[in-house]
Amino acid sequence: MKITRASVNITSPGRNFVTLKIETDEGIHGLGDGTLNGRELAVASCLNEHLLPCMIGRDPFQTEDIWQYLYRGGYWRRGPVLMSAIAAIDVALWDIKGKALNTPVYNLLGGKSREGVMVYAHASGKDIDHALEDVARYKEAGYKAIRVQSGIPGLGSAYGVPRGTNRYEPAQRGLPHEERWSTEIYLRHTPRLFERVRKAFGEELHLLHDCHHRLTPIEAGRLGKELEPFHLFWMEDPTPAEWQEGFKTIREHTTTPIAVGEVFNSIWDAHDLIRNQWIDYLRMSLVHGGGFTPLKKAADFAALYHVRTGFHGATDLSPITMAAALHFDLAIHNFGIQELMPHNEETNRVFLHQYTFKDGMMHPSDTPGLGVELDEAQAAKYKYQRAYLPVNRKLDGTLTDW
Ligand code: CS2
Ligand code: MG
Repeated sequence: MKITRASVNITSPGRNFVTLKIETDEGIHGLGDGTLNGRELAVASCLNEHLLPCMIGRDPFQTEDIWQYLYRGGYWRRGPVLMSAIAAIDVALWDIKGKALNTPVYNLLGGKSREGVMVYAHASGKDIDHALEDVARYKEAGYKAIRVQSGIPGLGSAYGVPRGTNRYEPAQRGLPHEERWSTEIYLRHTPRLFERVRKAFGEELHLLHDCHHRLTPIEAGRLGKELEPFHLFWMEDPTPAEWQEGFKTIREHTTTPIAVGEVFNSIWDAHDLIRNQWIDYLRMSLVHGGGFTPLKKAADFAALYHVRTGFHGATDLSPITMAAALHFDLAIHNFGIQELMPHNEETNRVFLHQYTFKDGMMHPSDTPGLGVELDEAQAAKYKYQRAYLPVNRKLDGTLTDW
């Protein structure tokens, strides 16, 4: 089999998505996601101008050699733009391989290790009372694990909490919106939020929280310690992770489990975190971490240190990445949990997917390959629109880490 054509589709059914389609001389095609929130066209250009011309004529079954060719052969390694572009190619090739062998991708990764994939939902509210109402809604819908974020008195808009009645979406069209932040107020507020959630819903529900990289290691240590009585499943992105050793300080102060990695794109971003056992869950996703080929190795390395996966799954990861993640989650032994932020109806009409949700668990489907197709006529209805994640400043105007 040979690759005959590779093309990039950019569509915006409510938010931007970059999709790669690789076609072969045997009529089988594969899809890969290359969406990088707020930097979408950089990945599209990397694919079109630099990587795709080298793919024509290659054997799509050679996923290992092609990945090494793109990673080692290009001299410049890593970085979210390049690794998302490489991921789009890698995932599309695994889709082709599954279709050609007439088997779901999870069988190429070791076969099923479990019957379903536990996912966590996002509950939020402008204050604690509204957040509790949202938790109740998700619990009623069958979720076994719920991330809880709430607006913070005195801070206006807050990360992860929709403004007004809009559905929460991490990026906004136009130029970046600015939010205000105060670590002091946040640290006072968050233990109260979880005290109320536990009181209202009991011990059984898994509770998660995302700090969005805004604390110093010692502040994160304090928060983790104060959250200990409420037994969180994890505290996510407590501090920026460029300095991996910062997590040592957090670990020395708390037993609250720690998840990190949605911004990582290489095992080298997490190498010290894992081998020193400073984290419990690795969130590096298939799209931003370079695809199935490196993530399988990263997961196996993490398994040696009792670190499990907890893949990023916000709406900026397309249904192709969601399907790919579910195949991966079903197969690998050290799976922990999968984030789920359901896409809007327009997106689900553009990306026709087969995955299912029941009682808080998901399944990727048994369709050969990934089980996702792109409806190109639907996709053509939604033109790209520039959009950004919000920028954060402290109350005095100083920019925060995120
Ligand atoms: C978040 C995301 O889902 C999460 O945990 O941190 O909302 C994240 O900010 C965006 O996906 C970034 O693109
Ligand atoms: Mg996050």
